[in-house]
Amino acid sequence: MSEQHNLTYSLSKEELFIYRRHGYLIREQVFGAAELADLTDSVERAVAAAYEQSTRGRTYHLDGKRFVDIDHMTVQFEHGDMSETIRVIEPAHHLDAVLEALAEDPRIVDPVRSIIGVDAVSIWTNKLNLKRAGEGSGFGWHQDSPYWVHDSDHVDLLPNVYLAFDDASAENGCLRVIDKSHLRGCLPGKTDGSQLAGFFTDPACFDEKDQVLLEAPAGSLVFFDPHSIHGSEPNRSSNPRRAMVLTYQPADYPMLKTGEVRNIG
Ligand SMILES: O=C(O)CCC(=O)C(=O)O
Repeated sequence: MSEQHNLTYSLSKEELFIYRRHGYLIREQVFGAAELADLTDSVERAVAAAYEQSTRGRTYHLDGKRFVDIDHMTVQFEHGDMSETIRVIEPAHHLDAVLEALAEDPRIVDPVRSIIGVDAVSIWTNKLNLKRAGEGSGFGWHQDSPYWVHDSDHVDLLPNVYLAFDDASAENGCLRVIDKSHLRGCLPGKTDGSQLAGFFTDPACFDEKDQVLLEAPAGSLVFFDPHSIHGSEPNRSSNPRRAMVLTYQPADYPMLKTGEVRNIG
């Protein structure tokens, strides 16, 4: 391990090799119990703020699912009839000071610098994916790149960092990735006639047998490539599966939804 690696949280050569080969990498228990307690309090404050703001947002439905746009933020609700449970908030870092600080945390940002191969990065987007106990819905298999390619000319340079706020298991719907799928670039979407079809990867393009379950204790980080096919099952357990997915890009580029430039540091 180099002196540089001891001083920072950059990925080692071996870690970078694994990330590039497989399209993902796990670092377990990077955040400790006391930090996770602060972070989950912050997540719940952010959810309460987003819920309050959603009452004055613009509501629309896609494939029967409820979305609300409030300025540059989108809130998605759970799919059950009239559910008032928030499923996803994007972006979310601005909703609470602890999440603002998290977006700048070197344990998240230094590895991203190694992956992109630059010293300076900026925020592309981030999401709170909440998956509440017993009702949190799954995410169909998809790549992020086909969704982002319309708004970014450097879609290869948008690595994701998934932070698990709770222990993530098969039962509560942990993140899953299709091993090495990132090597194939942007793949075609489904064509089943639904409004969101194009966001989900055509099942003929991959084999579910290649999926890897990213079961990991709370506080772990999963770094994954914008071209990696990923998704997750519903939360069928009595434990929450809350997570934040933070996505970065080289410095000086605007954020996905707000158009604001948010350089780190
Ligand atoms: O949180 C998950 O399980 C999946 C997240 C995801 O697919 C996404 O945010 O694009």
